[in-house]
Amino acid sequence: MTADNIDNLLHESRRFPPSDAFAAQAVATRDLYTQAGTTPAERQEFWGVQARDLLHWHKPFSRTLDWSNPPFATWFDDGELNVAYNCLDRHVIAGHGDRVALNWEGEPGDSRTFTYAELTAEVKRAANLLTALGIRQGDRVAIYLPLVPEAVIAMLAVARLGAVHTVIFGGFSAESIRDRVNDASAKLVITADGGYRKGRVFPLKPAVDAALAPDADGTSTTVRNVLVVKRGGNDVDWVEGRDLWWDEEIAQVDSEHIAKAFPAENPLFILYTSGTTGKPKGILHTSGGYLTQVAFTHKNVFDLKPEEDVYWSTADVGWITGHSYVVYGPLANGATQVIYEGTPDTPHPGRWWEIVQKHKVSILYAAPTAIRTFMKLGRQIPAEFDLSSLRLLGSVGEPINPEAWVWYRDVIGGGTTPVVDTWWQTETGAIMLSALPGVTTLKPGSAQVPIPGIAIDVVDEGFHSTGADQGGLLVVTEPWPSMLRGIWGDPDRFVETYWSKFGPSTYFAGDGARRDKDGDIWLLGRVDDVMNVSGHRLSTAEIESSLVSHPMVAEAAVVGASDETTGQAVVAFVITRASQADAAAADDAGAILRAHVAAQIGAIARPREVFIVTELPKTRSGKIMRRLLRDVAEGREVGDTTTLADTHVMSVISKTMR
Ligand code: 6R9
Repeated sequence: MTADNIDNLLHESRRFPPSDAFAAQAVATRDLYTQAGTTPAERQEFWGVQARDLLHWHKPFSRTLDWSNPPFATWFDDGELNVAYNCLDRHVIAGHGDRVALNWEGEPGDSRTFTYAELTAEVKRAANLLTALGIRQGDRVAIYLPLVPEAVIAMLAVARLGAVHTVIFGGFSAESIRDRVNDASAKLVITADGGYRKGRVFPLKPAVDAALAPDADGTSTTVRNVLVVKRGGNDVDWVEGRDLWWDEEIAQVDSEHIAKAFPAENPLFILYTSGTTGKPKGILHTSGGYLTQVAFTHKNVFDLKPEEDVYWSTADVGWITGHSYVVYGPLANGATQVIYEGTPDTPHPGRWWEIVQKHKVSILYAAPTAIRTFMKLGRQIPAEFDLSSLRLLGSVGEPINPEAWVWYRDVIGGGTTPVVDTWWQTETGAIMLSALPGVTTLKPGSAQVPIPGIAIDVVDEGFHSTGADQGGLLVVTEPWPSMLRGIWGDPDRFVETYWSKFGPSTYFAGDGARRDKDGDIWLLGRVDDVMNVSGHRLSTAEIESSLVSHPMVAEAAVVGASDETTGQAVVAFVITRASQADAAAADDAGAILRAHVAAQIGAIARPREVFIVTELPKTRSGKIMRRLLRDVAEGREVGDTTTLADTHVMSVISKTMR
């Protein structure tokens, strides 16, 4: 975020109190804050009440939190439940089997609908199939699928068996799949032949084939089978004995399956996310606490009435939002939801609004980058559709600037809907900061307040709470039910990354924040080398190491430069090797390197620009000063260069850019 943005935020004075009509029907009331209390003991008790109210426990728990060995927490640890049973069977048993669970829209215009009874039957079949393939409690299953119903079915089937899924976003490359499959020692990969994107079929299986091919030294991955969903209809290579078609196999198994109970702390999933080093972190989430907080927040933040609402989160299941607010939260609450396979502008720029109109979506949860894109296209596009079913809007992924917030409410929400800006992370598992619609007076641009039961502070480097309007670091000061339980296979990195800056009981989120005089929190962006591009986290180090892996590159520095649409964009500064000077001189060096990063990591990591430079700005201790490169990338006057080893470097770089 730039200094200008922060300045604008400081002067944002618009306020939107809840309307009487909305408040009168709201699920969440001010009482929730009272019930959550003010002490750690009261908050733990509150979560115990929520866990019992919102979930079905095969075996009730008697303990809430065990925090005797921070930062390693357990919640409800002597209780037992089945996550999939909570999302499926119990709704059918309660008489809601005919309620629609999923309204799926494919990009080319096909659609499928699943009631809770139908989805339950599908997941039972899939669970039987996975069992037949040898999947047992604790085994890891990688899922690399487009947003088709089978993605949701596969996740729930894995959960039903007490196994652990790791969903890999369909835009990631073969190399990224291989790293994740290896790190998690996955036994099975579930993929598709291909999926639809921007009007074309993009193949998925070749990336899986490449990822699973034996190394040069003959080492294979731990994967025994690949289950392939038919979606794109594209030709695929086939490895006999390893590869199986999902539809053929599923037709052969029974649709009866009894869900067994697993301990509350049974691992549910690993989701890889970018950190400050090159290697993605496998964030581990477990069952009971996670499901409690996602169900609680989904119900109260989105004001969910499961009998009436049609809820749509536009996130892909490859991200945490897709886990918590497409699969687990909404299904645990028995919601009816829409899921959409494709891009917002295919085949026309009004596609999202057409879907809202068709399904009478009442709650929409989207990312600021999408809102800003729609803003640029103009209000005449949504104006062509009937959006009057919308009654609540949500935002997630990055700070939403006040102008986008107000546009979202006015143009999409008809000037009346509350907009809830929800701050949370892959690591937090569920929403941590958000207004409660019907209770909170909304402030555009601020994520506002901790949800009931959550303790958050903004502190300075010395761990003192900052004063009103002072910038600081966002910390969570007490454990919470959906907190990450670790980094897969790397407890030291877990402690070091999140729990060492302010001691082992304080979670350091990596975000800068400011609290205003009303106590509302404003997020100011990452304080580490993690970028946020269209709401997706990317690590500067990961992209730099991809760049230097190209023979043309000697050294690379990557920064996140602010971008009107995507929030931040990847901008790379590259020094080429002397021996490759000719190649570097070629006009297409930038294009080659952009393509190289896209092939290695995935298209989302492709730099917006690659600048070939002769030097990089470094401190005397050899640290690249990204702050200065960001100034250049954003076209600003270059800031303080006095700590540079060579103070002329920046004028040289700036000249190259002009
Ligand atoms: C859910 C999700 C987490 C990072 C987080 C922060 C940024 C997310 C935000 C927000 C300001 C919001 N972030 N929501 N910043 N306001 N409402 O996005 O998880 O992909 O792990 O990203 O995203 O910087 O630290 P994840």
